Amino acid sequence: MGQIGRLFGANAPSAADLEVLEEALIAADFGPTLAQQLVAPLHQRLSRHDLSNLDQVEAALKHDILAILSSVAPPPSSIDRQTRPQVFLFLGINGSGKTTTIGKFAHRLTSEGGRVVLAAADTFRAAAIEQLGLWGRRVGADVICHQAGADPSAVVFDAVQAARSRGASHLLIDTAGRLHTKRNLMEELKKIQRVVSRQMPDAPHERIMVLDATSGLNALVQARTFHEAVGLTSLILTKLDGTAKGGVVVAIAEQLKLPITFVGLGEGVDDLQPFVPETFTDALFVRS
Ligand SMILES: Nc1nc2c(ncn2[C@@H]2O[C@H](COP(=O)(O)OP(=O)(O)O)[C@@H](O)[C@H]2O)c(=O)[nH]1
Ligand SMILES: [Mg+2]
Repeated sequence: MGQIGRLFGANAPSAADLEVLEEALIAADFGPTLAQQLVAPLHQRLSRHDLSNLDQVEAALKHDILAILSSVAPPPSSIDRQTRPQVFLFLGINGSGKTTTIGKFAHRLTSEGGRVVLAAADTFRAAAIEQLGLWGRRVGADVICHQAGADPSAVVFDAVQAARSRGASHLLIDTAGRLHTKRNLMEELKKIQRVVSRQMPDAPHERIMVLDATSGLNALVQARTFHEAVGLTSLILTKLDGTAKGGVVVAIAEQLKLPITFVGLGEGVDDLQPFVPETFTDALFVRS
């Protein structure tokens, strides 16, 4: 988006310029539908001779993008935050950044004085369990784990017990994300949910989908699959440091109408930032 200045030059935009703009939006992962939706009002203004410079184009785009992003800003939570522990289930395909995001999220909570328990319910590989263990030690959170290959629901059962008996403020559950066994995965995730809610009827309080922003519109497809199976409550987008194609964030907000709560901006412990629609929109248009 930072290049739209170069797209138009100093001249008043023409209809052909707006078509180039639409292509640029598609290239930035806004998706064809949303790109068209954003450019249509500009064509109308052009035909009314109400569009004479780049600043007006940029202001109109910013306004419409911000409106989409603001409409899914996190609502005032209906969760009774007094309930301990708050149980958060993290979902997403392999490599999307679940375990790293849990580590960073746990760091935020422990820094604020929270007592955090992590559940290693991705039992598919020993390395996945070790990775969560490492984060737990790094950020000062307890980790409940079983051997590789164990039943994830059994890990979660123990983790809920542990979180309650230790008076934890938060239980963060890491899950597997092997999509090639999609049906089994969804059944496994539903079972985890049942195990949690049998012990705590209102839990899991949040079902958070972790999406890799560099995977473009595939992220949208993934989110839909998980949303249908488990009913997501919010989204976290990772690896925004690794892409210039922030449009997918707008496309996801527009399509799924789910709040985006945080964004991942790196692999470090402090690289999880609250999602602020205004900041994000401004960042989209920083001239490059
Ligand atoms: N640059 C960058 N890398 C990330 C971010 N989040 C996760 N990663 C990296 O992405 C890879 C996969 O992350 P991981 O947490 O293991 O994904 P999981 O399979 O969903 O648990 C790891 O190399 C992480 O360090 C992020 O926000 N930015
Ligand atoms: Mg993992």
